[in-house]
Amino acid sequence: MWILSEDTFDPAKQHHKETIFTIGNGYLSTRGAFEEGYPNDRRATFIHGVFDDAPIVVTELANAPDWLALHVLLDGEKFSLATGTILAYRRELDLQSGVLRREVRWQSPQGRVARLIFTRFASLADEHLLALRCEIIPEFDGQVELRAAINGQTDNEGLLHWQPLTQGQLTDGTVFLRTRTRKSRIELALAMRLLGNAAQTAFWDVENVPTVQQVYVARAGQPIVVTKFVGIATSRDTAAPLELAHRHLQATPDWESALAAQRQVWAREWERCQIVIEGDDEADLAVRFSIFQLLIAAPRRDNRVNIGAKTLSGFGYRGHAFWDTEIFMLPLFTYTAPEIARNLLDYRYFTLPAARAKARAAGYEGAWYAWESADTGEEVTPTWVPDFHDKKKLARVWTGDLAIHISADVAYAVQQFWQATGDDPWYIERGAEIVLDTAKFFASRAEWLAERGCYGYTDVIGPDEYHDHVNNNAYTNLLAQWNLRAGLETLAWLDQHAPQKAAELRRQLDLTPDRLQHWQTVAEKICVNVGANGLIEQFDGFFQLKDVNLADYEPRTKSMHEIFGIEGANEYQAIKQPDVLMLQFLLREQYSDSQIRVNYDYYTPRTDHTYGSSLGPPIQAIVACQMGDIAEAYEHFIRAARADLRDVRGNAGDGIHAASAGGVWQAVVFGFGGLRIHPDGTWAVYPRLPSHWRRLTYRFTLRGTTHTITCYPNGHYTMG
Ligand code: IFM
Repeated sequence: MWILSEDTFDPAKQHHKETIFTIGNGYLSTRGAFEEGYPNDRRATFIHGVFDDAPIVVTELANAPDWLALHVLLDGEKFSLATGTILAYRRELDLQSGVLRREVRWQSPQGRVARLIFTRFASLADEHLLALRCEIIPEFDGQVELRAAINGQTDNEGLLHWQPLTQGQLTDGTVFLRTRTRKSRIELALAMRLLGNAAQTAFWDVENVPTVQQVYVARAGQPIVVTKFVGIATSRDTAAPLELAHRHLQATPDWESALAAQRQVWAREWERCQIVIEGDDEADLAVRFSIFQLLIAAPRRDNRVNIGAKTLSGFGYRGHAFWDTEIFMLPLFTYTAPEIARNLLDYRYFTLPAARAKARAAGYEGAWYAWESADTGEEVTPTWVPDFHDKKKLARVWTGDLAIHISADVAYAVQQFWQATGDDPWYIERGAEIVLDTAKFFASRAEWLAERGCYGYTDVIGPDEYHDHVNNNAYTNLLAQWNLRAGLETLAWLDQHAPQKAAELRRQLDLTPDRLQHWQTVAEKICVNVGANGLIEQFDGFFQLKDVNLADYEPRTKSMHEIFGIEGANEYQAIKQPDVLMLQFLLREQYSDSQIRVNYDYYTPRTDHTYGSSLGPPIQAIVACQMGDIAEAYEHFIRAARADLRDVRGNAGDGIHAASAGGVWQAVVFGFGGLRIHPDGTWAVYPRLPSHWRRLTYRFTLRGTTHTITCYPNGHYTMG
C-alpha cells in the first residue's frame, strides 16, 4: 500500500491531516495545508537548522515564508473550501514518490463549477527545489485568474521570526523574496517562477508578499495548467542564498523532468529499505508511512542538524531533538541508509563542546548532552511550561536537569552504527570521542553510596517520566555501566588500531590510568536492585510505592499523569513508558528470556500504554514478540502504527510522532521480523508473524551487504 488518501474534507480534522499529508525532502518539510488557505490552518514549512530565539522554549524552528500560496479566481470568485459547495474531493499522498495530489470539484457561491487538481512535491533530487502544479478544468466559459505568491508574513503561532530584506523581480521574470530571522540572523531566499499559457501576466510588488498574477481565458472542458517552481536556500548553505535559489530554479526546465527525477530518486530510496507486509493492508501502509515520514526529515547533505521529536512536520517541541533520534529513529537509518545515520551522529560530534559545557556548568566532567537539543547543542529544555491541569499555572520541567541517560543513549547509537557499518575511519575520527567523553561524564557523575557499597546516580529521571527525582534508575545506571565499559573497550581498540588517535584522545580527554581504573570500578560496582527471580526494581523504592491496577481506571481518556497529577504520579507504580523493559531491549544480550519474562510480566500491567508516552508501544511490541505474546505484541504495534494515521492520542496536529514512527519500523523488523544483531556483528532471524500476516519481507544492510528477508507464518524465512 503506497497511497494515503481521504475522500472528504473535515475542517475539524484539518490540523491532523496537515501533519500526515506533510511532504519534504530532508532539507525542509511543508505541512499539508491547502494552497488557497483555510481558516485557522496551521500552514508551515520548516527548514533544518533554521532556528530563532523564542520565549520559554529558548529557540524554535522558524516557520518559513509560505511557498504554497496560490489563489484561483473563477470569474472573480475566489476558490476556497470555506465557501461554495464541494462537489467532489480526494487527497492522496503517494509515499512511493513523495507527491501530494488534491482533486476538488467545486461550485462557487455564484454557481461556477470547476475541477481543480493541485499536485506538489519537495524535490528529493534537488533539495533546493519545490514544485507545485495547478490544473483547472472549468465547466464554464469566462476567465480564470491565478495569484501565486511567496508569502513572507508567516509566524510561529503568533511569534514573528522574519524580517524582510528585499524583494522584486529579476530580468528573467523570476520573483524573489529575501528575508532574515530576527535574532539568529539566518538569511533565507525564495525565488519563484510560473509556467503556463496565460493571456496576461503581471508582477505585484506587494510588501513581503511578492505575487505573480496571471489571467487565463476559460473554455468549458479545456484544462488550464500552471506550474509554480520555487527555489530556496539559506545562509546556512551559502553566502549568497538568492543566487543559489535562482540557480536551482534555472536548472529546472519543466514539471515533467522535475517529476521524473523525483520518482527516480524515491525509487532508489525505497529500494534500500524495502518492506512489505502481506495480509494486513493497514500495517503495510503504516510502516511505509512511518519510513516515509522519517526519510523526508532525514538530512542528506547536512551533518549539523538533528531530527526533532516532531520531525519538520509541526510546531510541537519546536524542532528540538531528544533521545528519540538515537534510540528510536536511528536504527532505520543505521541499517538501511547509513550515510544519513552518520550525518545525525556527526551532529552529536559537533555538539560535544556544548555537552562538555553543560557537564562543566553542573560540576561534572565529560560530555552531558542536552535533553532537548537544537542548533548549538546547548540545553534548550524549557524550565517551566503551562501546567496541563491549569494552564494559568506553570509546571517545572526537570528533564533538562535530571535525564542524564541521554549521554549513554547517544553513545549507544554510536556503537550500534559502528558495529553495523564497520565504518572504522568515522569511528576513529568522531565516534570514539563521543563514547569516551560520555563515559567520562558517567564516571564523574557517579556517587559512592557508602551505605549500599555501590556507585549510583541520585536525583535523576529515567525514561519513565511519571517519576522524577529518583535514585538509581536501573535504565540510567545500567546504560551508564554499559557506556563506561564501552569507553574502556574503545580505548583498547584504538590502542591497537589507531594508536596515534588513542594517544591524542588520552591527552585531550586526560584519560590517565587512574581515571580509567575509576571507570572500571564504577562499572563493576554500579547499584542495581535485582531480586532472586531477576525482577529489576525500576529505581530505589519503586516497589514501595502504592500499587495500581490500570485496568481499574478504564475506560479513560487521560494519561495517568493527568489523573494523578504531577506530584501524585510519583506516589504510584504507574509508569509512562517501558523503562526496565527498554533497558532489556537495548542490552538484550545481557538478559535471558526468563529474566525478561519476569520483568515483562511485572511492568506491562503497570504501564500507561494508551495515554503515556508514544515511545512506549513499539518497544513494548518488540519485547512482547520476544516473549512470544504475538497477539499482545500486535495490539501495541497497531497502537503505535495509528499514533499519527488515526490520531489516537489527539495531538497529531502538533506533528509526526517521530520516535513512534522509528519504533514502528523496529517493531516490524526486530519484533515480528525477529532480526537479532549480536554485538559481534553476527545476526539471526526468529520470525513471529501475527496470525493474519501472510508474509513479511524486509531489507537491511550490515557492513555493506544488503540482505532481504522473507518471513512466513510458520516461523520459516528465506534470505535473498
Ligand atoms: O523523548 C520523549 C520522552 O521520552 C517522553 N516525552 C516526549 C519526549 C519527546 O518525544
